Amino acid sequence: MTIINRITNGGFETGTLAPWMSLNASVTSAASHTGTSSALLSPASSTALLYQTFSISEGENFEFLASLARTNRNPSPQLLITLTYYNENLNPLATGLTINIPWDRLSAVGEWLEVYGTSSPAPAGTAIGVLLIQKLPRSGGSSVYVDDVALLTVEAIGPTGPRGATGSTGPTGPTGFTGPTGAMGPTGSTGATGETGPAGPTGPTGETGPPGATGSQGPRGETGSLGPSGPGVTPAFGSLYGVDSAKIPQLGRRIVFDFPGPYQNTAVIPGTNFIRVLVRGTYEITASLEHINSNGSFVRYEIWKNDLIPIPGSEFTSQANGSVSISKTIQVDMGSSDFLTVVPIFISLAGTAQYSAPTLTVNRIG
Ligand SMILES: [Ca+2]
Repeated sequence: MTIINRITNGGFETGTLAPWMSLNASVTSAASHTGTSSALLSPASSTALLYQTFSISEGENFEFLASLARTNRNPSPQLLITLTYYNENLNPLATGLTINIPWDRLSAVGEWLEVYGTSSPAPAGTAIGVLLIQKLPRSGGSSVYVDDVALLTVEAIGPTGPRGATGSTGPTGPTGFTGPTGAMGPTGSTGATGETGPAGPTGPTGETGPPGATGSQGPRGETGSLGPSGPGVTPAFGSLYGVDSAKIPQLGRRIVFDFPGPYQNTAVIPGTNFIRVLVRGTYEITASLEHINSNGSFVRYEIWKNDLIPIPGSEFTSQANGSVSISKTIQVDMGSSDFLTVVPIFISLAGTAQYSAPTLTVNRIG
């Protein structure tokens, strides 16, 4: 039995990284776990990694060893170490080992953390192993030194037999992993001017320009339709009249009329002795009659609304002996079915009173 280390240049003592593949890694002699050199994963703010590819056989398992140290007093970054098994076509088969070292777990500056791990066995079909040591980016962390990386396995060997004939050349192995992207090269010289491209899309509409000159007057348009009615008053009027023959006034009873005059928007019916308005509004009302007194009699009349409501200021009185014409004109607000009558409200006890030719007119004014 013999112990085999699958990692080549694990101590970085060749002064180069080869055969390690890398990103943001370099060989340094600033620190070492053994010998004079180690690998530096830097800067802290970027991902940095080392990986190495090697042939292995199914059933093998490994003991992993590495030494790590931080480069300054800043907390150490998170580190991930993985061993992955691939078949001969570079398809991954299994992860053999994962070691996670969290943020700020490395020892003081100058002290090395020795990391150990034991892998699971390589599954059937395994032909290639890849060991990856990765530093995750974090501003404010330290960079990391790596040294003495080893992946040990035990191989049983018998006594050495006679040297066999040289075999035929084997088939070309699979293409290796793509290496990390190299640094950007210098800018090349400016090329010749290309052909003019197609016209671009139409730009946004510009601002409205100044108004043009006034054009000539167009032809006269057709007459428009009739507009709505203005705010005038809807006509409403009516009148009642009595004949010349004398009648005797009755206290509290309506003056009696005999025939109607013209009317519109009112109800004028002589037998009722009232005028009913049909349109709400303000009306001018005039009552008059011819009065005949004898022996000192006198009568006071009043215009009433709806047989109940004396209209203030509507009284008119006859007090002279003989025949006299008396009247009253008032203005009053009326509802849409209010009606008007003329009523004697006082008759003296002395003498005799009569009336003839009474009139009652209403006229809407507002
Ligand atoms: Ca070393």
